[in-house]
Amino acid sequence: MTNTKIPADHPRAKSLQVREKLVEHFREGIVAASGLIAHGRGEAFDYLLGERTTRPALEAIDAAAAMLLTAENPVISVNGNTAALVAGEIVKLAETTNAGIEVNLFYRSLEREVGIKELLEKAGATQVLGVGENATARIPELNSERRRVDPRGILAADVVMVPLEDGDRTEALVKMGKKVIAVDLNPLSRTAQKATITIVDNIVRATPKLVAISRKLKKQTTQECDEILRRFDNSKNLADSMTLIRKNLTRRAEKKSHPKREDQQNKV
Ligand code: PTJ
Repeated sequence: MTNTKIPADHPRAKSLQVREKLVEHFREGIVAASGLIAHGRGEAFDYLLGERTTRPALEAIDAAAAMLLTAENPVISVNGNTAALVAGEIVKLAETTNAGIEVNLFYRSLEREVGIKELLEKAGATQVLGVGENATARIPELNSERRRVDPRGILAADVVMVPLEDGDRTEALVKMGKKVIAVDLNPLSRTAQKATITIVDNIVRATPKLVAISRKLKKQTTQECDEILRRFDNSKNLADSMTLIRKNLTRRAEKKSHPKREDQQNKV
């Protein structure tokens, strides 16, 4: 625990609490040092998106739920940031969609793998794949430590969910014929561009929504899930997120350039 007390009425309390959680888990060896930097990049995009789950993100969440529920062998890949921020929600999502949970790290060390496994188990996970000697399989054409996977998990999966991913593995998994669901606040990242479905949202907001929608969709027919997937277009969805960022910026810029005009509009 850190000694920093964040006042509940601080205008950016939520965001500061998320930072604190990451720093705490960094000190405990769960989050990689680069994970803190990666979060900073995510925050910048979150700011531009308005720090809310947007309409395109909700559409991608619907499609992701449909894809997980109709998969034969879905697996959720967990890294340091994901475990620190949403371990409990990941366990609920895995239960709802019958998905496996596998630890897969860019900055791999046995201590971190075991720490993340224990965190997931504390949150209720009964089986955590990919730890230590269990990651005997290799993803072809990938040189990072992310290539080491569990033959019962990511190697055998038809759908892999990869929150906060690097582009190389997403591309390699797609080349292996797998469908990839990414959660990435940066719609321009290689991961976002290469994934089958990209949820452009903060994992802190997106994961609980994904659990809720999966629970709801689970009561529907497979045809309904198929229909959601048929309607979803990842390229268009990413373009919609980029357009939202542009519109947010334009609105903010106009407010600065024409404050009086804004005031008049607000009075109407
Ligand atoms: O735990 P490890 O060893 O596997 O390492 C994890 C990190 C995150 C360090 C590693 O995967 C990495 O270096 O990732 P990148 O290439 O920096 O990409 C992270 C992406 O996640 C960036 O595009 C960020 O915008 C995005 N991101 C950061 N925080 C969030 C996020 N997306 C959604 N929610 C967030 N909270």
